[in-house]
Amino acid sequence: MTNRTPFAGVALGSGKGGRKIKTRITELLGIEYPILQGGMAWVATAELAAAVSEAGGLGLIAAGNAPGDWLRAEIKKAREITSKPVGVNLMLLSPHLEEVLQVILEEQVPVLTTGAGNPGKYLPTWKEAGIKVIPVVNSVSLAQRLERSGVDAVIGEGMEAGGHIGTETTMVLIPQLVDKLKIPVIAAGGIADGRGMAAAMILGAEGVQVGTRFLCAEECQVAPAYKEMVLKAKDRATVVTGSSTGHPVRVLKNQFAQKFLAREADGASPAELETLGAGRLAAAVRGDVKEGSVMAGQAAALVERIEPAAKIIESLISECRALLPPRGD
Ligand code: TUI
Repeated sequence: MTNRTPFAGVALGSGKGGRKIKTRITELLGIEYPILQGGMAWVATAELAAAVSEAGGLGLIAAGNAPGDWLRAEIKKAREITSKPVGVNLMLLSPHLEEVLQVILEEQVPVLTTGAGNPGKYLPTWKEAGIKVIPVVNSVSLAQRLERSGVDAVIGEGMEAGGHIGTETTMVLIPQLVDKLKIPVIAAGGIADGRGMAAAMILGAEGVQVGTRFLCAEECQVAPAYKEMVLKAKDRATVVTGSSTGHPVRVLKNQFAQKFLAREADGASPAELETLGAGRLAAAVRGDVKEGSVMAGQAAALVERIEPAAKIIESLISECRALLPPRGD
């Protein structure tokens, strides 16, 4: 048990503060609401990221496996849609990482989140450039190492999340991170509405990262069939593929996932499985939801409609505010 005051880092605006929820994350990033959009490879393009930032959260363009030129064009596109800050999410396994990093420096991207690895060796360069760095972690030990290396905050991602995941749940990971770190913690994995957001804040998080619900934002450019599959998802709609390869990935169950799991159960080699999985996320984003890898979190079961990103943020904030207890101070 912690002896910290629960919910200590959250100030609810009232009167002049309006509907604001002020934390170290809103201050760090200069945003209105402590909501970050998940860095979903192939899914989080300029249109979605700009819409989230414009609505008062922090939108991020996911660099995924894309080359530097693609990222530069997306950054420019986002800047035409909004004058608010838009970040970039780096997938650290990307084959184009070096050129993507060059673009980030040249374009003076203000905030980076990272996934699928340890960004430690890049931190000195990023800090030198004045970039705010918020890595996704799924363990306490990595978070502690990164805090010592000077990151600004961490995103603790539970295994309820979509895509590449760790083993711990959000409910258990977040309070441990909050107890062990001095920097602010953002909660991710399983958060799709104001109830989840309020729960995360009560666990001590000072912000949330939301992926799956933004996948169903109007501004998100994935094929309608992908969004439909998220909307139809109920409990137990996701499975975790790739556990045997060291890269477990949560996806919506479909023909491809079943085939992949069957090959894994038969003892297929990591090399065979890698070939089987190659290009499948891009295929799903283009609309092949039978043979593609339809990455989504367990919270897909909580997503009920396609609506503008601004509407999603508005309902998260109003539901969350109604649930958070009065501060009493
Ligand atoms: O990165 C994600 N989610 C992703 S990345 C992705 S693309 C991909 N596709 C197939 C295989 C691998 C990647 C799809 N979804 N979320 C954040 C996240 N980061 N989850 C897990 C991690 C992570 C894993 C290991 C963070 C750090 C880490 O460090 C290992 C080390 O070196 O200590």
